Amino acid sequence: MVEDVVDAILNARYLVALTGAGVSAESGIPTFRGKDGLWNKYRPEELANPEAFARDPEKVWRWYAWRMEKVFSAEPNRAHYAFAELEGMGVLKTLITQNVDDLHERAGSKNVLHLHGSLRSVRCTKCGYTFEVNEPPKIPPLPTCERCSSLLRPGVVWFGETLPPDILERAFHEVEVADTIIVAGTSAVVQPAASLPLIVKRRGGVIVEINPTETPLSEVADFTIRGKAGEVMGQIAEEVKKALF
Ligand code: BJW
Ligand code: ZN
Repeated sequence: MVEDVVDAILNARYLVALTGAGVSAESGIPTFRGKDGLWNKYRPEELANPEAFARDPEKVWRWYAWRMEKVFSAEPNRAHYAFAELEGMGVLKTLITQNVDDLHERAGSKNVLHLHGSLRSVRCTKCGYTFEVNEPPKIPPLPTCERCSSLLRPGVVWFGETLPPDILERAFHEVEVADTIIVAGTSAVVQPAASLPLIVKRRGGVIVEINPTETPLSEVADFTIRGKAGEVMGQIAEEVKKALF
């Protein structure tokens, strides 16, 4: 199966990828859903939406500060490096990710589109002032804006919020021109990200899915590899390298 996927990748005219939380699982970052999912311990509707933040900002901020801590001290895994290598070889054009960690960039990926924002980014709820952080805020007290003293929030996209329009537009453009897409480590249930591979497919393109478990995308995928992204992508990057160099 890996050989067929390597052939599909080598034959692709324009290859893109869509990644999700499963790609960072082997770096010790819990996924959202599934048996080891974060949200088994924390109800998502309590934490990842604007209403929850308005109701109890301290509770939501504590969760994010804990996750920032985890992500900032994590290291990229073989999957992150494999995507960066494919880009470096000129094979992968763009990496679209739902992940709010920066492990793709730290592995060396350059052309990365973050659909759901970043845990490195913090934004003022009132004036919109946005800046990067290298460590989580210490809570309490709740973090406030240095410009207007209003409450700060994590620079991520919550349910019911729109995705950054410029990033979304670029992501749509990428899947419009792509003829092959690797979809790795996502449960493919959160919209609009989950629809992006279908746009490639609708135009006659190829979907390659890498995930240990079935997803709604599995039945339309042209190739499905049931395995961990680190192992599978590592093998794919090696084989592509051997074929090209
Ligand atoms: C491995 C592995 C290994 C494990 N290797 N794999 C009804 C119908 C359609 C849409 C909607 C609807 N009602 C509402 C909506 C819209 C809503 C939505 O999609 N809801 C659905 C859940 C029903 N979407 C939105 O609200 C979005 N905004 C929007 O659409 O605006 C317009 C609009 C608004 C309102 C109504 C209608 C339109 C915004 C979505 C924002 C998502 N935000 C989050 C939180 C980000 C901040 C944070 O991190 O806290 O983004 S939710 C969470 O899910 C996070 C993720 O990026 C996202 C996707 O999760 P992902 O990456 O797929 O992770 P998991 O955990 O789900 O899956 C992990 C996978 O890895 C599993 O499959 C494992 O098997 C696999 N795995 N180990 C490879 N080693
Ligand atoms: Zn402000």
